[in-house]
Amino acid sequence: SAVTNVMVGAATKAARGLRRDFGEVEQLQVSRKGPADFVSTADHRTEKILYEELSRARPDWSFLMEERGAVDAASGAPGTPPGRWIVDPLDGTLNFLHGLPHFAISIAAEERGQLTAAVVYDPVKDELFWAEKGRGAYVNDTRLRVSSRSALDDAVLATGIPFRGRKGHRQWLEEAALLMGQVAGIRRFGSAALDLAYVAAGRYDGYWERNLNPWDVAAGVLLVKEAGGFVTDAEGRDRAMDGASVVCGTEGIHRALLKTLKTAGKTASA
Ligand code: 2AM
Ligand code: CA
Ligand code: CA
Ligand code: CA
Repeated sequence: SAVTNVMVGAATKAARGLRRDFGEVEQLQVSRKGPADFVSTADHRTEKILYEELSRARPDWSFLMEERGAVDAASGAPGTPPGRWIVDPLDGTLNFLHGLPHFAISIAAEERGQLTAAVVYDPVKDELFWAEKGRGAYVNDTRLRVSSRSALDDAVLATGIPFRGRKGHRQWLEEAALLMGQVAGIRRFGSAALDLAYVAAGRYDGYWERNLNPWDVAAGVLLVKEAGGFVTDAEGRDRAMDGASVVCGTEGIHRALLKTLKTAGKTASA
């Protein structure tokens, strides 16, 4: 669709700068937003390019961006904007700053309160994951489908560990301890947007994480849904997009994950 083309164009342009910055990370200025919450000139530069490209193409759309927060439509038109861009310019900043080639640009389009299009672009591997509501999910030109595994015992799961300065370490340990005994393997690569894209691609069979934000997960949630996956919050509600908790996978893995997380919750609070 036209909206997807706008997102792909913006991501492709922003990615050029990001690739250049990745080659000289020691030259970037880095500051902290919290105890282990780093932000660099690369995050800000990328967000600026995305803002310029997206607002030029759709002046009446508003934004939710990680670094700039909620931003009104550039046109200043009164009333409810017809759409909103949900943007994480650099998902996986810590990887980026350590020279680990696993990070992405994440953009979601929301129209009338519904996610309608998504782009997650990994500029190092040149993998452009995209989806349109009702039209499926793709990586570059290839249609995506979640894996065919339905049982935990041969599943590979992804997760995210809460950062220093965030609550939830004990809960995560409890959940991981229970799941470790049930699955083939657990991975922790450090980019929520790519974790979700990899579930859509059938590389991971499932994924769970807590305490994220809408810009981390919005695009990935649509990718998983359009690839035939199931994605909810930890209570099984259709609220993954909030980011408070995200649980996803194939139908069977998603169901089994929800069940185990519930058990972990009981053990942890007992
Ligand atoms: P970021 O790199 O855009 O900040 C990894 O588990 C996920 O958590 C990534 O999507 C990452 O996004 C996010 N993240 C990293 N550090 C964080 C922090 N200190 N607080 C909240 N989220 C963080
Ligand atoms: Ca960040
Ligand atoms: Ca992020
Ligand atoms: Ca980010």
